[in-house]
Amino acid sequence: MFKKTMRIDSAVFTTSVFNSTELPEPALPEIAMAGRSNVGKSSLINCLTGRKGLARVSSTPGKTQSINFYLINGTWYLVDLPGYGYARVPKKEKASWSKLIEGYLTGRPTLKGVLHLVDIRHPPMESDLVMQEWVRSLGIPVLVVATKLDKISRGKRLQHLKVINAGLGLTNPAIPFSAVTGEGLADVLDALSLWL
Ligand SMILES: Nc1nc2c(ncn2[C@@H]2O[C@H](COP(=O)(O)OP(=O)(O)OP(=O)(O)O)[C@@H](O)[C@H]2O)c(=O)[nH]1
Ligand SMILES: [Mg+2]
Repeated sequence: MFKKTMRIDSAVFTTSVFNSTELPEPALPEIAMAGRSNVGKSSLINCLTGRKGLARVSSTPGKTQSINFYLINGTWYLVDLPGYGYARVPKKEKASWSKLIEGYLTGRPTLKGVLHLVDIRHPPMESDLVMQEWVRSLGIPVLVVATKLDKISRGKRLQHLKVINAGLGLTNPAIPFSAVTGEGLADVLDALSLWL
């Protein structure tokens, strides 16, 4: 069967939202990136769009604290959600994070799916499970992307993926991905085309 691979020809940052009351009216289809702080959400956006400096990447966890919208091909949005699970964030900020994410996830009829990123090197943490179950309970399609694939040896891939699939109770297995080598990128793009 002929499979049409999606192409991203243009990507433009449009807006940053710090408070759920400031979210833009849902208009075009959206796909959101969720995951722990530092897992590689912004890196995946840059890799998908082929634009290295589009989303801010940093080795300091907690870089993206707003919800950032990127208009793709003029027809849909990639949405970078702030990372969770960063221990050194003050309680007050954690609460505002939850409110922001909740406001987004529960008020988006245009949300076609969530890419949920986890680090392939580590078993899922409690916060990952909470996020996975939260998105699922809202009836939003979700796909797990196991990031930083380049950081483990080939021989360990299957074993690590098994731990992630079992830990999160996935029926659709996680897609292994590296923003450094681009491995897995085509699989992520295929998943996006199905959703859009
Ligand atoms: N080796 C390797 N490093 C990666 C990969 N993806 C991300 N990184 C690195 O991991 C760090 C965090 O990446 P970001 O893309 O900023 O992570 P984030 O999830 O957006 O983080 P927050 O905005 O803090 O939530 C950076 O130093 C990246 O260069 C990957 O696939 N392989
Ligand atoms: Mg980020």
